[in-house]
Amino acid sequence: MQRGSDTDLEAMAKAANPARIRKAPENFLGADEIAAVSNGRRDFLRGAFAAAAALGAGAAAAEESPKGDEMILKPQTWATTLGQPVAATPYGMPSKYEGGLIRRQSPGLTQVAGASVSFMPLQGMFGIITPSGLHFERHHQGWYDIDPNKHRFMINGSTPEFVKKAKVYTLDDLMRFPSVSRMHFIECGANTGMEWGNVAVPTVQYTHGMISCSEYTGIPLRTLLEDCGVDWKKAKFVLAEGGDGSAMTRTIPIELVASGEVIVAYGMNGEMLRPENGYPLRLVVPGVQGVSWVKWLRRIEVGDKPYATKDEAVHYIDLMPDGQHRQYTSIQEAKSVITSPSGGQTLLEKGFYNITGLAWSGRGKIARVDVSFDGGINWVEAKLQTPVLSKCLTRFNVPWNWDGKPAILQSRATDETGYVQPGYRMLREVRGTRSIYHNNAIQSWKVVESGDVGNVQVL
Ligand SMILES: Nc1nc2c(c(=O)[nH]1)N[C@H]1C(S)=C(S)[C@@H](COP(=O)(O)O)O[C@H]1N2
Ligand SMILES: [Mo]
Repeated sequence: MQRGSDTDLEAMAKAANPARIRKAPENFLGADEIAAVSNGRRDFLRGAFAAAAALGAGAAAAEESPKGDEMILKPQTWATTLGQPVAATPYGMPSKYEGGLIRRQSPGLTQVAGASVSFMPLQGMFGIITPSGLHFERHHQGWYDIDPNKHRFMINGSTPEFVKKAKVYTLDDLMRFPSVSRMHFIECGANTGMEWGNVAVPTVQYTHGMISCSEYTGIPLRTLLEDCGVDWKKAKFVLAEGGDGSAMTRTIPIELVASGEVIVAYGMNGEMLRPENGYPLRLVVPGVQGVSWVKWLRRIEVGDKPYATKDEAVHYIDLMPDGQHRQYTSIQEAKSVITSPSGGQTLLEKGFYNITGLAWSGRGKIARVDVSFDGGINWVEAKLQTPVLSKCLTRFNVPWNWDGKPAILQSRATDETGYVQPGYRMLREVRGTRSIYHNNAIQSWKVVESGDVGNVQVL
């Protein structure tokens, strides 16, 4: 049998019932449409959605091939020819058909040289682990691929009384210590920040994409402080300092370090960290906002006072309704979001859908997730997928039968401390509207009769 050309394959695909062909993992708007949304021109968005829906409906109504589905009846190229040899790509890459599942930058955010953000595509992902190539990025001054042989890590006291012996470690020194591997989420404090101002960014990638979850490998910082003879009675805080030009420095309370949870990590998902994520060394501070997970980590200083650095006195503070700024709000409170169906996607027909999403808490494990289909009037308990780990993403699922009528989908997380994720009204009562950081409100996705899903706020 002859090897089928691409055109043949396309023709066959068209002959089959398109409703049964898996859609690309995302259904994104083009950059100019997103820009229009961030400019507040919501009508344009509605128009674009309507056009896409009309196309979708037309395709779904196409006739089925009278001969049946050739994709099952006829042996395909991959069954009749030789495949690619082993190690054709020594470092494996995703299928070319998955090219839509990528990190994206928001056209609505300012991009100054390397100082920017890329968002993780939650809408197309499964389980809880973020493939390293899709990990979100936030750099204050771009990223570096630092030669590990030239990287040094130092521990010292703010004055000599805090550590007996200040030390400088090479990466080889560090990798001789016993290591731990743990799964945790990292969330930028500014994740979902645009929603404070009710800027309805179109997709979950932009509302919630400054989060990722990996298995990290490294040495508990506690072990290294002990190696330097830390005085646990005098030590109250440590300062973590990055090696990049952004002079990223953050204060971390000693209790988090003493608990053994804070890791000086070199590994991520079974291999060395990616350069974008801090290669060769980063701090892992489970439950705490991303900014404290200092990348290209070069120094830890032990002291007894918070340091009030630029990244904790001027940035990463929360403006409260009474005009005061809240400082050192580091823990990421319980939060969840439905990742599918979510903004920008289209339900092609009525019937069964598996509603799926992610929940997390900086204070421990997720205890339960409730889902509403009617904007928060009625709730059903979702099924949590194992493993359910502390300070880690948890996947939830709930079955739903869409009757073709408008619906508002929401998820609400409760963590093991009993804390319940708030709605916008509750959150704004305490926090006002002028914050940038720490928005953990319930996210609402509105499904309209055409099947289009959009971002709305329910108060
Ligand atoms: N040295 C250094 N560390 C840093 C940053 C940085 O710019 N420089 N950005 C911080 C911020 S604000 C966040 S949210 C996380 C992002 O980590 P990621 O890029 O691996 O997702 O790294 C933090 N650590
Ligand atoms: Mo961040």
